[in-house]
Amino acid sequence: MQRTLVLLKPDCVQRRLMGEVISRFEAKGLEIVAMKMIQITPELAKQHYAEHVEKPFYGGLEAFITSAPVIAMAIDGLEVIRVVREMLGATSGLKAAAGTIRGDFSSSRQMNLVHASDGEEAAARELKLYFGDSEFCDFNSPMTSFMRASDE
Ligand code: FUP
Repeated sequence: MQRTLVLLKPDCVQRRLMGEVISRFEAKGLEIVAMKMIQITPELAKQHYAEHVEKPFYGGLEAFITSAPVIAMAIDGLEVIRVVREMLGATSGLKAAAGTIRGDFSSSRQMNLVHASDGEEAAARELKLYFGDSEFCDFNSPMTSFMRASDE
């Protein structure tokens, strides 16, 4: 099992697409184990996007990500880091394949609706930025036995 950090960005919240996006993760059989709405501060934005802070597009990215509330979620599942990234599609909504979240709902590189960790190291680092250990709700869903075999 893996755990990943997913953010529904300001465009997703403002466009009332939260339910649509969360539905896709639920329908896939992934487990949402933590979720909250927060306003990202410039300080948190710089930590979250540490690898991009020096890049020319960072100013616009920070202005966007701090412009309105976001939903932060922790999602569990088998190979969930890769699975969620594939569900999102390519970074730009203009390049993302139809059938992916960005491909279906975004026509922008910056306003691409959802962030998800891109590897195990990033997931561990990003989960710590948004959640304390006590905020994860590990629960057993009876549905799981109809979502995957016990030896998968
Ligand atoms: P991703 O891993 O798909 O979220 O994308 P990146 O880490 O490459 O980029 C982080 C965010 O910066 C993306 F959500 C989009 C934004 N971005 C721009 O706004 N302009 C650029 O030129 C590149 C990325």
